[in-house]
Amino acid sequence: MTTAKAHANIALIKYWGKQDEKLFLPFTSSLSLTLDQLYTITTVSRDPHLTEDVFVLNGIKQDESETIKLSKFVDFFRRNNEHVRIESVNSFATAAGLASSASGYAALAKALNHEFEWNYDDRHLSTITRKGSGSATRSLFGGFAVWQTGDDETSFGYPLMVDMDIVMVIGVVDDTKKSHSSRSMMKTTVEQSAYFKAWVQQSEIDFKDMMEAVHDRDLIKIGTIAERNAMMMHATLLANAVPYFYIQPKSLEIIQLVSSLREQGILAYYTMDAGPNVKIITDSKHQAMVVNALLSILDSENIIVTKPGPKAAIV
Ligand code: 2P0
Repeated sequence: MTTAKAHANIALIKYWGKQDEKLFLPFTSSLSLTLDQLYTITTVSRDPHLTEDVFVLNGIKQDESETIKLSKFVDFFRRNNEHVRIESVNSFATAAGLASSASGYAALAKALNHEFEWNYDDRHLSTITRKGSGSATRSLFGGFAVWQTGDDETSFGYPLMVDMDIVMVIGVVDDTKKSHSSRSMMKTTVEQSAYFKAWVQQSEIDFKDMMEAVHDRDLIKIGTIAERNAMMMHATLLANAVPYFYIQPKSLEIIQLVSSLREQGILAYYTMDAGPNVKIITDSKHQAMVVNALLSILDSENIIVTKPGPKAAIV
């Protein structure tokens, strides 16, 4: 039996679109921050009496379709057709744009690697983790992490090893499970969006600029690029055959609040993922002011303050 813990990550340069659906190869490289407060703890146990895999999430046994998804991933590690029991607990709401698939697959990969005694290093493990969920590639690593484009062997994740004072304040607008998964919307966007090509071109430039900004520990530049990159991702969705909004009225209220904070000299930038929640990038000096301002829109239980989190590990 092995237990592993992995933290969710929020992308500052987004992964949005696969050029190979089967191998989970992204069109563009992405860059994220792993977060301390959001994590998944997963225990994998082998049991010779099991006739099929069992998946229990937050204490609830999952149905066949959810279990099959994980079984396909377990196949990358399984030896001798042995079945496993997977028990996962998230520290936060599942599938609500808080990157539960990232921490979930990273914790599972870490646990399976150990349980089946493969002992792959993190870089190689990330190429397998990628095939569970793309963003999970980055959750194997702590702090700032990159998942680069490439082929099956070279599209891996790695940490940037940059320490800096950065805080993410998450405004939870809605924590119910989303109706349109990022996986399906991403695919639709690749196929339909008139803006997809422009997204790929600009995102490559943003990625290079963001790498520089992180190495320079330049939070203003990090925030400025992150905002633009996130909104460009959402713009691709608006240019689908049937436009799709993850942005809700409350998300927009928070976005406007962030702009007004900045006008008052408070360091604050926003990013959004495949959901209505807004993540505000700030530092420890300004974090209390950001939270205070956000309380005019959200209740305190819907505000999560996070800092850079550690790499995935066996616990
Ligand atoms: C990201 N997202 O970079 C982007 C930004 C959502 C918006 O990675 O199909 O769940 O499992 O590879 O990783 C969410 O997509 O998609 C995601 P799959 P995933 O964080």
